[in-house]
Amino acid sequence: MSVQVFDTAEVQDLLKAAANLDGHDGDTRAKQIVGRLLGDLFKAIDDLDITPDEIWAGVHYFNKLGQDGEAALLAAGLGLEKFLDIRMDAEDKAAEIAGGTPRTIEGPLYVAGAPVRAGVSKIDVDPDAEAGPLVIRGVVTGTDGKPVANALVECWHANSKGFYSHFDPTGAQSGFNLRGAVTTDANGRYEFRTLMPVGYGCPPQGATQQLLNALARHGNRPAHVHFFVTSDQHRKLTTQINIEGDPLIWDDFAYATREDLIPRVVEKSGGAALGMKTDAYKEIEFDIALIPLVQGKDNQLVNRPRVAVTLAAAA
Ligand code: MBD
Ligand code: FE
Repeated sequence: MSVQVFDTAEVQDLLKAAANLDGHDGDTRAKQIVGRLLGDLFKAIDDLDITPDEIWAGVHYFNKLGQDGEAALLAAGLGLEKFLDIRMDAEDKAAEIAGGTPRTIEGPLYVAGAPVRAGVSKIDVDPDAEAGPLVIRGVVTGTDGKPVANALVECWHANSKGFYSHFDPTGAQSGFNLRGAVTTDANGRYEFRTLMPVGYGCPPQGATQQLLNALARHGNRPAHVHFFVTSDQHRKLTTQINIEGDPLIWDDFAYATREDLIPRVVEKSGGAALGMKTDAYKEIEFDIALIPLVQGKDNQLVNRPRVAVTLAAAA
């Protein structure tokens, strides 16, 4: 019983009015984007004969999504964040910018303001009986292979329950637990002493998991560690490593896994001397290569709203 009204003058006039396309005021870019997205929605309603009931279910869904604070989580789960990475990679290819550690998505769980230390930081603040000790270390270079001194390496990851501090539904973690930042030494070296993370799962009652359920998709990520790497002379790198052996490595609900981002996990001893909780520990060596600034600037810097916490508030 499908009808097609999209191409009628009435609907085209309605679209123009709704996005104020004929008005002189307003944000030109906002009008362009709203006009296009609204038009694409109207067209999809015609083409798929989307019913009023389905539309109102969707409108209500947006309310729940916002109430749950999960819009950025859904963006990751629907591959929107990955799509932005694919586009930035393609921009680089078109500009013949190559090399460097691959980017992968930031995700919604970064918190700015973690303590910055020189060279080495122990970032496990809270005890976690289930999590074994882990050292992540490496050298930051440019794509020329030369070490980058004084780069800022930030990292954040989950605990043995797959929960991140600041977003932990159990409230169990202190402010910057499993979050830290170090500046590289003269040889470009950085090191984090921490605990082995476990993969994240979407809140089971949240809006994101609700939609994934309808699609018969899970909402889980393999165990991973996030990084931001910043330096004066290079573009900011946003990336992650996965923990080798996690069964979900190639089944990440957020599509962040990349071939070069699965470093080896090596068994080591001598952890006691490093302040690790047992002498036996695991080590991941993850060297990071940064792409130089492009004509003096970071041509792909992504700005997005991010949580920022002060040290005192996090304590
Ligand atoms: C995460 O830890 C994450 O990295 C992403 C992308 C989405 C949800 C939780
Ligand atoms: Fe994460």
